[in-house]
Amino acid sequence: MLESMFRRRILDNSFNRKSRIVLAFDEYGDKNAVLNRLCWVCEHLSEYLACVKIGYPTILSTGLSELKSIIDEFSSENVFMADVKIADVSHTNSLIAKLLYEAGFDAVIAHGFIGYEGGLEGVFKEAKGLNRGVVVVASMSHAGSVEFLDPNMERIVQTALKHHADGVVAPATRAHIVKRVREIAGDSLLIFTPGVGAQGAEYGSGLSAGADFEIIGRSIMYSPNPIETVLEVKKKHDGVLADRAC
Ligand code: BMP
Repeated sequence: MLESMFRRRILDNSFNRKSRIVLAFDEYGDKNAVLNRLCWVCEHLSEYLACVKIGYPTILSTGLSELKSIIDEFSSENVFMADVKIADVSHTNSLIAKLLYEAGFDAVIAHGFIGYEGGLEGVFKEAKGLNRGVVVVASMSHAGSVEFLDPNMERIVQTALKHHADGVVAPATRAHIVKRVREIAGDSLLIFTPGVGAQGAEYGSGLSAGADFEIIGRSIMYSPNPIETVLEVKKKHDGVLADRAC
């Protein structure tokens, strides 16, 4: 199986920038203010980031075509992931993924609970055709994830493996889940862990549990000094990675 362009690009960026941070960009409201803020991130913060994950609040505020112009401007240096957690039937999923890939996103996030046949299928087919990435949500960082998602987490990870997803989302807020995902997936899947910072888990807790990346949003974006905060996070990450190497 060929490594997807997304996997290669995010790992290159991570290595070159010594960063395990995926910035969650969820700014919303006035279109121009949001686009300006994204430009600021690309110009001033991205040298410390492995990837920029852009979510619904931003996409709904700016529209895809305006966002595309920013992605086009900064895509040679940056990796962009679209977080709309695709969870529909295959045909619709395929259209959503196609629009996002055409807007320049390197990868999309899809929900794993919908299953493959007639569901995730459309996302994977679109990704394969365009050599882009797919990241599957296996478990989530909020408490309610234990109700329905967590009992099926292992099967979702198996599905992600079987269909050659690039990675999975698992919660930094519940380290045992991340550890279990790593046991099942080995190095075949990248593990992205949200929940650090604003949601309460400590910086480095996802990496300590075996993840490749931590998804971090508000604690960086709402910091009075985002660059200082990013440097603080990187320092924590360096410590964890040094311990992991021992
Ligand atoms: P913050 O650090 O501001 O809590 O941002 C976390 C980001 O990760 C948000 O974009 C959120 O939508 C996303 N996310 C999450 O918090 N938990 C999950 O289980 C999956 C996510 O994608």
